[in-house]
Amino acid sequence: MEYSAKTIIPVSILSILLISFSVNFASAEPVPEWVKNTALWYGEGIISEAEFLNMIKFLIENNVIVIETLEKQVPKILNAEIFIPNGNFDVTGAGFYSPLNLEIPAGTTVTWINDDSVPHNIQSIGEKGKVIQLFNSPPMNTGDKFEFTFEESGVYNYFCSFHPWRVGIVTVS
Ligand SMILES: [Cu+2]
Repeated sequence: MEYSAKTIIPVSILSILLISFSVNFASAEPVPEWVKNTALWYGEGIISEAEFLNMIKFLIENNVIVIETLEKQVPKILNAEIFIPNGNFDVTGAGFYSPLNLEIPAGTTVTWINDDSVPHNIQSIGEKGKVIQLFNSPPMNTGDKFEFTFEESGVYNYFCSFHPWRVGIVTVS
């Protein structure tokens, strides 16, 4: 059986309302007696829709009907850091990026921090080890930071163009 647009649209609206609001009728405030009459009169066509809606407005304003909006899903802000350690420039030393292979979920903002005594940069490199324009920092002095947000999963390599023996990896899942 095919669902016509007429069927689907009201169902969608209902779903949106169910997701958007949680109506709590079990409020501390009792339903006033006159509400029964107003509802009855509206049903019988004695009072107008505007009057009926005013009644509902009254019930909401006086906490007889409590509408609680559900907490919005705030996207998690993901952050990670990679340190360029002191001595990183030294080809004979063990000053690897820390961590050397950073593993993060997609959407993470990575901040590189230069903790070395000399300037470095961060240059993304492609499969053949050549610089590609994906994340490319200016020269970073000691204490400088550079950040990039990885939106897509994959394995990303980078190096420092001043010290190309220093290659690091960011793995995004
Ligand atoms: Cu460097």
